[in-house]
Amino acid sequence: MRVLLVHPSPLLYAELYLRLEPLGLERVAAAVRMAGHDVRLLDLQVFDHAEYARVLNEFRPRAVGFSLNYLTNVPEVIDLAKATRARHPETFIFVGGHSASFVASELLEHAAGAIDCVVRGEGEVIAPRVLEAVGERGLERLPGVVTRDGAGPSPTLLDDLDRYPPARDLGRRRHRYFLGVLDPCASAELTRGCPWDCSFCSAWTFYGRSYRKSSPEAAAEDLARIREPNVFLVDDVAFIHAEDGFAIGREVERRGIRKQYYLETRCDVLLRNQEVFAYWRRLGLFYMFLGVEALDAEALKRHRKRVSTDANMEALQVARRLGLAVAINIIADPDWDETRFAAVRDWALTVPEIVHLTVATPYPGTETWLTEKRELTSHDYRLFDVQHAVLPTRLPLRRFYEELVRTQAVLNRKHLGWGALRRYGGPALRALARGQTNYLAMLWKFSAVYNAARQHGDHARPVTYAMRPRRVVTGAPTPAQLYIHQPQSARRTATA
Ligand code: B12
Ligand code: SF4
Repeated sequence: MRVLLVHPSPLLYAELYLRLEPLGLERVAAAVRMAGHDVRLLDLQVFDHAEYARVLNEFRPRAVGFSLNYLTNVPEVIDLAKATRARHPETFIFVGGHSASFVASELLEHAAGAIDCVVRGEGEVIAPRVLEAVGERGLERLPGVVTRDGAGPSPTLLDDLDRYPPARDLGRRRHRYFLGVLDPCASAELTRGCPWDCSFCSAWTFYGRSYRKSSPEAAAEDLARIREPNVFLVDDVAFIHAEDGFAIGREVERRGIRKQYYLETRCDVLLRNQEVFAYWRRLGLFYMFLGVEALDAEALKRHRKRVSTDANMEALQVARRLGLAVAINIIADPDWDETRFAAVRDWALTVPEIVHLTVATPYPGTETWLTEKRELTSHDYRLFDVQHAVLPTRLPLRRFYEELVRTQAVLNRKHLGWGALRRYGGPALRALARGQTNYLAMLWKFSAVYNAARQHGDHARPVTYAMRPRRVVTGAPTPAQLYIHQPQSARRTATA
């Protein structure tokens, strides 16, 4: 069967700092191809809608699968599904991905018959089974599958991460993928899942707090296959278990693989497993993201971060000692006033790290979606991108954005524009010498992207597809309300 897999467009906010390959879709593509299908992959982050129409006409797929990891892409995917159904009524249309899993039935409602099914959870195992069942009745009996006639049993976890190495060969224009000065940059996954349970995050609810790892051989083989000199390791929390990081690292070293890496981890994991990070520094670890999230104990507790402010600050020192470029994130609450923004600005200017600011957002899949008592001020999917306020702001909304953008501008002065060139002039020139201009192009884009008037104006856009209103729970949410993949009692926990 001819199958076209499609990743939607990027958000401008994400595009400023990075643009990354659709790794999840490449894994699904690998599984579908292994099942004997003729697969093409189209990434609308680097192609336009005209190319989508062209591929549809030329390739004539029997099935089109959309990846929907982000709520902001919901309207685009619904509209593409409707346009596809109108022009090619025989085409089977399915949707999967992180956010699609949490809002499956409302997607089907919005699509009004243009989407045949939504696939919840990991796609590798179930996508080939869905394709096998195209044209048959009772799709909704398959695990994780939701149709307008009902929902199947809970999705099943992939038992072996090694089985479907990403089909990177199906992607085109790979030179457009980059992460800051790591230009061009590929993505790879060494482990999957997170055993913690931060209240603002949906990584743990998606994977049922499970944690799985690739074998050292398969992980190194995958890295060896990557042509780009830089790699984003997409693991939710890198090197939770030091021995796994060492085992993969030793295989990477044995095979003489030399790349520059970016990864994300928790501050307490860095403190506990310093040696494995130091080892990967020698293997090429260049850039690290640390989930700091808040500067005060009360907010850390509210986010259920299970880490102290002291540990966070100590971790920053460790990262500095390792000689890594470090980015951190702070969550701004819509309740912040000018004083709180000023305090973050003051602090951020005293540290060398790149400090990002996101806005606290209860999105479907997070615990706060179920428990946050404040009313949502918008049900526009496009505003659920952690750059807009969807809860009531203490400051007038326009003032809130002015403070947010002002703070981001101060923080960005350190690592965009000339400041960045002073710091990363060498790598930037090397990228340029390879014909790569993604990084240089982003350095002066800040005010086109972050702009209080524009962010405020986004709230006035007409809403075609409104998010289904939530029901706030009293007491602790149940597993059925929280999880996509139900937790296994036998899972390996990091905190044990
Ligand atoms: C890389 C990444 C990004 C990249 C996107 C790259 C890309 N082109 O896809 C960038 C940096 C742009 C990004 C941005 C954001 N991200 Co992000 N991101 C990730 C990250 C670290 C890795 C994604 C990944 O590659 N995973 C590995 C692959 C194998 O998994 P996967 O993509 O989920 O795919 C599987 C399934 O979802 C499913 N599937 C996927 N597509 C399809 C399609 C079909 C047809 C089927 C059947 C199945 C299917 O099968 C795949 C294989 O099992 C995840 C964390 C994580 N580890 O997943 C966070 C994560 C997904 N991001 C998150 C967030 C919050 C954001 C931001 C809102 C915030 C921010 N400041 O970064 C923005 C939103 C941007 C926007 N458009 O609104 C959250 C959840 C988002 C949500 N619930 O909406 C996560 C879980 C991180 C977290 N801990 O909170 N992100
Ligand atoms: S540690 Fe990171 S990935 Fe895990 S639940 Fe917390 S924020 Fe999410």
